[in-house]
Amino acid sequence: MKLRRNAKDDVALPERIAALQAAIDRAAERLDGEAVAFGQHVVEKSNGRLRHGTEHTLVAMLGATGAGKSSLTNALAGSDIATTGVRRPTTSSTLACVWGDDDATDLLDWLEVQNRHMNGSDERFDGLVVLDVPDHDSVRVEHRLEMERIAEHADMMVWVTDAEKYADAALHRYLRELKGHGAVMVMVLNKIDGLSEDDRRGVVADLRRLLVDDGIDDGRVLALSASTGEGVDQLQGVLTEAVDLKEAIVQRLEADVATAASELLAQTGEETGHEITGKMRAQLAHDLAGAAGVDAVTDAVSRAHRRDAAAATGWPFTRWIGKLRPHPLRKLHLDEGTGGRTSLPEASGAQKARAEAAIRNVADEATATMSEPWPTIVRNAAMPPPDRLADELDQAVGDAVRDHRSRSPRWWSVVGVLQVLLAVAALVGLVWLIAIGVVAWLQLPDLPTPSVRGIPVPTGLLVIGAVVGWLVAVIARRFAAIGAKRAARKAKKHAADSVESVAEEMVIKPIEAELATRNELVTLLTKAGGRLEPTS
Ligand SMILES: Nc1nc2c(ncn2[C@@H]2O[C@H](COP(=O)(O)OP(=O)(O)O)[C@@H](O)[C@H]2O)c(=O)[nH]1
Ligand SMILES: [Mg+2]
Repeated sequence: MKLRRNAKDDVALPERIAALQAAIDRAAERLDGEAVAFGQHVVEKSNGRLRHGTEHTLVAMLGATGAGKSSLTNALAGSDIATTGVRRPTTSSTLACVWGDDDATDLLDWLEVQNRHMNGSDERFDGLVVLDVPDHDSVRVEHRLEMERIAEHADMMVWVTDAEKYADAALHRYLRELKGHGAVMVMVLNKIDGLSEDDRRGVVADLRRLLVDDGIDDGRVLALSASTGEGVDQLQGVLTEAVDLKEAIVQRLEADVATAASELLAQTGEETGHEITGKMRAQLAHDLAGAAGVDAVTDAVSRAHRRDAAAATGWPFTRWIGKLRPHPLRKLHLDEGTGGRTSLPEASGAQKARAEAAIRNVADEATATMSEPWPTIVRNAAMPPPDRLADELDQAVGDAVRDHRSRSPRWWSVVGVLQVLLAVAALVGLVWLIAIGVVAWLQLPDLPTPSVRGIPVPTGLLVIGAVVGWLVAVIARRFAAIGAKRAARKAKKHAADSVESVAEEMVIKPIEAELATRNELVTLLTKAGGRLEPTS
C-alpha cells in the first residue's frame, strides 16, 4: 500500500492514526466527550478504510436536489446505466458505479452500498467508484444521514451545484466543516449550458470567494454541463489523476485525522514548560506540617528529652517524682517499639483549611496560563482524599520521630554514676551520724569519729553528698535543656522532611503527571496533524 508521507511533517498516515489513538486514550477521562468520541470514530473509520486497500477510489457526488448529481454520474458512465436498464438511482439510496474488472465487493460491503453498477474496464478510470448519493437538502432525515455517511466515508467529494443554488446556506454549512479537505474536494458548477460566458465567470469567481470564506483555500471549481457534456472532460481529468495517483484516500484520512486532532488540541492549548517553584513547595510543606501537628510532636520530643535526662542525671532522692507523670512520647504513641497511628490530636479546621488552600494554590499556580478543563483536572489530581492525606501525614511524622530518636548522651550515664556515688556518700554519712547518736543515747563509749580539717567525716559525707548531688542535678538540667532544644530541632527537621515527601508524592507528583500528560497530548495531536486555531 502506498502511503504518502506528508512532505512538511514527514509523518506517515498510520503513525498519525496511532498518535491520534494514543491521544484519545489520554484524553478519554479528561477532555470533552464529544471530541473524544469523534476522534475514536475517525480512528476506526480510517483503519476500516485502509483495510480495503487503495486499489479503488471512492468518489461521492454530493449536492442539493436537482443539482445534477445523477445526470453527472450518467455522463461519466456514458449511456451504460440508462441503456442496460439498471434502475435509476432513487434519491433514497446510494448507487455505486464501478469501473474496472474488480467489482470492489469488499469495499462496497464495508460502505454498505447495495446498488451497484459495473461499468466495465476503461483504463483511464479502472479503480474508480462513483457514488450517486441522496440529496443533502432532502426533507427526509434518513436521506440526509445517508448522504452524510457517504460523504464521510468517500475518498473524494464532488459537490455539485448550479447558478441558482451555489450560495445556499445548507451547502456551506457542510463545506465549513470540511476545512482542510480542499485537496480531496471538487466543486462543480453544473448547467452552464444555460449561462453566458460572463455569468459563468461571475458565478465561478463568487463561488471561489465563498469557499475561501468557508475556510477552503485550495478548493477546485469546475464549470460544466452534464446535459451537453461541455467541460465534463475536466472532471474526468481530475478523476483519472485521482485513480492513477491513489492519493485521495490518504489525503482524505489525513484531513480527517487532523480535524479530529485539532478539535482535541483546542482543549489542550499550547505545550508549556511548567515549574512548581521552590516557594510554592515550601509554602505547601509548611502548611501541611501545620496540619500534621509537627509542632506538637517536636514539643513532646523536647519534653521527653528533658524528662529522660532528669531520670538519668537528676537527684536520686527526688527522681521518682518525675516518673509519676506519663512519658510525653508514650502519650503520643511515639515511643520506641511502637508503630502505626500516633495519638496526635486531629488537625484543627483552620489547619485543614490552610493545607487545602496550599494544595489548591500550587495547582492553580501550575495551571495559571491554561484554560479549562486543565485547572480543574490538575486541582482534582492535586487534592488527595482528606482521610488519606491525614493518615499519610500522621504516618510520616510518627515514623520520622520514631526512626530518629536520639540516643541518650554518654554524659548522662557518667553523671548518673556520680549521682549514685554522691547519694551513697550522703547515706553513709547519715547512717553514721544516726549510729553516733544512738551510741551516745545509750551512754556507750563514743565511736571514733575522724574528722578532716575540723569537720567530722560523717557530717561531711552527708552534707557534701546531698548538696553536691543537688548541684549536679541542677547543672545537668541546664545541659539537658540545651540537648532538648537540639533534639526538638532535629525531630522537627526530620518530620518536616517527611511531610515534604508526602507533599511531593501526594500533591506535586500528581500535578506534574497531569501537566506531563497534557504536554504528551499536545505532542501526539500535533503529530496527528492537529493545528491550534489562532485565538482571535
Ligand atoms: N440544463 C441543464 N439541465 C440539467 C443539467 N444537469 C441536470 N439537469 C437537469 O436537472 C434535473 C435534475 O437532475 P438530476 O441529475 O436528477 O439531479 P440530482 O437531483 O442532483 O440527481 C433534471 O431534469 C436534469 O435533466 C445540465 O447540465 N443542464
Ligand atoms: Mg439524483
